[in-house]
Amino acid sequence: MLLGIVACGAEPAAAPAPEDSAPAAEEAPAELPKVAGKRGPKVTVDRSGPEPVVTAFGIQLNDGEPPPDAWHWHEGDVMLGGGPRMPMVHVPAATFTMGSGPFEEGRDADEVAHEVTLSEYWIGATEVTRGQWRAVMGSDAPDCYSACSDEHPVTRVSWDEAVAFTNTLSLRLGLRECQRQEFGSWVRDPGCDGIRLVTEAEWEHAARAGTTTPYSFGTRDELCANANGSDWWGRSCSDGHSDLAPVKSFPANAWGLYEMHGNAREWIWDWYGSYPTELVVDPMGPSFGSSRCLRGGSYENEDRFLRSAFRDSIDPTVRTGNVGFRVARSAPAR
Ligand SMILES: [Ca+2]
Ligand SMILES: [Ca+2]
Repeated sequence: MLLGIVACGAEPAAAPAPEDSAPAAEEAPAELPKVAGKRGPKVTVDRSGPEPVVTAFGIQLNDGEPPPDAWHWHEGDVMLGGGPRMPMVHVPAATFTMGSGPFEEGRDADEVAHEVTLSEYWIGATEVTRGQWRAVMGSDAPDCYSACSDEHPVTRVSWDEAVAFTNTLSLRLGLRECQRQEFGSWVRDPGCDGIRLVTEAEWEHAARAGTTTPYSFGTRDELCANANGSDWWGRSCSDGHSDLAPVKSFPANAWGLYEMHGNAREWIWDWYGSYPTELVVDPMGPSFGSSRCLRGGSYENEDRFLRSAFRDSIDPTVRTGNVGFRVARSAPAR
């Protein structure tokens, strides 16, 4: 039986998510969606002169703007063809303390505080939405139970399907696929310039947005106004959403990131494993494992599971209604 939260090395959640209690067989992986279309047009912007010179399909454009239906990277906004934009936030290189202090309320033993140095990167401002999924994959997002607008996060996708989304988006943008299978295992080229999943360290650094408090907005006292968690467990107030909320329903953190705490849990690139105790640089997690990390908690989880430091993980083949993902890209792409 799968539990709502399989805390990395910790006790399961007190409140298992109803749908997570279903046997994994009900969530059996199906064939990955076929990718409609081919490699997207390569659009380049030369900013060396007084005016930007935009080239698409090998043709210089005169209006200084890429064609509206092109797939391209534009100052951090990923333009999804004729569909929606996917705004991303630039995070400068930094060293931060990952994990929680010994006195943080609700912490688990696997949140060992250690220093992490990260190169600059981009991260999706929101969870990937159903509308963005359709634009990239050329097929509808998986069914959801109730709220299902294009602005809701896509859920019920396996880890492999989340990887497929990022690789497909890379190809449409004319970039390299960052994640590939090698002898049956997924590997990632650290120097790849394409779209990819977020690493665990990148996720926590972005979620903290410079803070060291349990949540980027402070403590659990402010949780109901700032995140979509469970309305029944751990708190005595309602945040207004008993199910998934559309992205940007709650205030962004100081760096412009939405719903890092709550709403959909988010697939992470890393296999789950114990943290190092010494400083690490651009960690990507263990080379092997049995479960992929999830971060941020969901609308079904009580407050402590929404903390910046909380570590969660499940089998990567599982599809469940409270798990989505967001994307990342290594800088210095601008
Ligand atoms: Ca809620
Ligand atoms: Ca989230």
